[in-house]
Amino acid sequence: MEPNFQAPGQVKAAPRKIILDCDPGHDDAVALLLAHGNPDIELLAVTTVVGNQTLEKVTRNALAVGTIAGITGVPFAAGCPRPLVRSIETAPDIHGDSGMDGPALPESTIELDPRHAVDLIIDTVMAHEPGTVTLVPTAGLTNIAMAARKEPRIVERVKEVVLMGGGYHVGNWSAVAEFNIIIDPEAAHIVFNEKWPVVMVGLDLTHQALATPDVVEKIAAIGTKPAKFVTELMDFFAHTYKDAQGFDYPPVHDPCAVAYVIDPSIVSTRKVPVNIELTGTLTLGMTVADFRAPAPADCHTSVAVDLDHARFWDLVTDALVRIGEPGAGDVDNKGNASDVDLNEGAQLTAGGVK
Ligand code: PIR
Ligand code: CA
Repeated sequence: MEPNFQAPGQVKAAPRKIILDCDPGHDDAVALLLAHGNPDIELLAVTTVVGNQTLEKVTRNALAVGTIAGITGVPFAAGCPRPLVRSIETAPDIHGDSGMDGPALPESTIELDPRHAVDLIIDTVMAHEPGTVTLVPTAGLTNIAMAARKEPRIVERVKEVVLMGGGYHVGNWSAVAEFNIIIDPEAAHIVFNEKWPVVMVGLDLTHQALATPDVVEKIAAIGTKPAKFVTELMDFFAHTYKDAQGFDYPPVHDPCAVAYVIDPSIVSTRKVPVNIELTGTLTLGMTVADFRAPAPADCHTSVAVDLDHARFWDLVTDALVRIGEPGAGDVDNKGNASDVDLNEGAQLTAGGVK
């Protein structure tokens, strides 16, 4: 079966070019797998930043996920080892001591790019046509803020910034602040106040992306190593999310931002001004969204509101099916090879795995 089959005469839109800036992280790992396995995404670079764990640990995790997914030809670079102003805060209660506890991690076969992530981001954006590169940060915004300060021309050149972070009605690290924003609120302030389009895929949205038992079963049924890796990640994440935050099922935040880039119709958004609280005594790191109508004409920020749960998880399972068993056959991980092996019980259909 040819997953990229198209009827003759059908014109396929060019894949959307993204840079994934992450701190793996269970959900970052799923975001990376989705970006790699989805044919409408062209992954230009993967960059890491301190967040869920130290820079060293999250970088190791990113390389391990890249190895499991069979990613080749995509540069991976490590970025900032601490936030701009604040001291380091990590999330071991959620992600474990390694930052990605649960599955056994392979030795990486990917070599780290020698450039600093900030330079890789700048080089990549400047090397592509204006308006073609989307930044997808799924961690603290330190690297992105540094890149905007070091090379201000990227701000006009980037297509948009689709970030996982914040929440207009809910927090997870304080009553009103989300982890990715509060760990480096000054960086978030820079990113939200530059005039590039910013789509905030916050907790309001990502708390709808629950890895429910039916979803985990479908992923398990794919039967490949990357799919098993995801079920092991979800298993650990489910336990910590239950213990630390009282969730029945874990919300898988970061792939929501990637899903929005793939198909914005999966995530509804509203255009509203958003700014970052830097001086509140109770509200540090809050993403203050102004829902008063009408939004100002120059409003360049929007917030994600509603998720199509079924179509979101179809994208994730579809990406895992396309990734297949890396190393087995010459699958190029965009499903372009002729020998993508579908396991019994998992069939690729237009809507994902059935
Ligand atoms: C998830 C994260 C941090 C803390 C908690 N409680 C849960 C990480 C995820 O990787 C995601 O990017 C974001 N930060 C959600 O807050
Ligand atoms: Ca993350």
